[in-house]
Amino acid sequence: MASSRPLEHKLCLDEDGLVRRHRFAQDCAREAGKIARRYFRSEHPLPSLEKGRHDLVTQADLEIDHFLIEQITGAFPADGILTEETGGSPARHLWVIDPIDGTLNFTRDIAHFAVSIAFCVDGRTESGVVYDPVSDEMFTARRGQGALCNGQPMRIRATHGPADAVVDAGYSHRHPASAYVGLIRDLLADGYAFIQNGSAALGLAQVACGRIDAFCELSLKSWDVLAGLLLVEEAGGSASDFPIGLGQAQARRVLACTPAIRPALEELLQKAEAAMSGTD
Ligand code: LIP
Repeated sequence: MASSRPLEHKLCLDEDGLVRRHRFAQDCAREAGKIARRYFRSEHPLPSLEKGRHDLVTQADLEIDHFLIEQITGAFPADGILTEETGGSPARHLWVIDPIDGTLNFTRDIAHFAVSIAFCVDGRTESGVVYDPVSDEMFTARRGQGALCNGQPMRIRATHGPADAVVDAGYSHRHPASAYVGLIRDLLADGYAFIQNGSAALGLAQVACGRIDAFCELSLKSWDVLAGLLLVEEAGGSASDFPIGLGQAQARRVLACTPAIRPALEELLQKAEAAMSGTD
């Protein structure tokens, strides 16, 4: 007698399934980058909405979001999808997407933004793609297979200490200014160079390729960072955990850096987090 059990969706992904998704993510990111470039520095006004203070969503974000959801649904209909602009639900095979990471930069004609696409299996990122449409740099990583920039291997910078370390410390109005100001004060007091470039995905990619030595932020979402954290890990860096599960939309603190400065930066971030929770 035929089983009455519903046909189990084939949940175990083989290597071929991961390879196809990794290649597909790069093709989609490149096409999404063409959409972004069509809007970037256009002479026409860019329609946008404010989700929060200096937290915007533009017509370009929404068009790319729709494009990526449509492409993934067509190619891998059984996979789950979570995006910054549409949300999503938990799934064992899950795409986690930020259509434009660095939207504020994008709206101000600042060429520091990226398309970020991660593919996760059972809550662990297996494929990460961060594409910079302006520099045409495709940062990619498969878990356990290293990290590449435009197909060339990339490694973190061999930083030894604060005196030669540049830290991109992100900020948003989602967390109290006092905690962030305290973190910056401590970074500068300890001799780090500090920048705040406005895109977590690109900041993480720049750690992975050795242009800077650390990226940190007190509160970010999975779609901002999952792809970039894998880039850093696979490029030999040290990255904080970002477990995703039912609370994919939850925010967490993020640190990714060259291993030599991880303990010291971890201490500064824990101090800033304590200040943040103390101001609740
Ligand atoms: C941005 C992050 C950045 C953070 C901004 C914003 P978005 O993501 O990449 O690190 O400081 O507040 O969250 O909103 O441009 O996708």
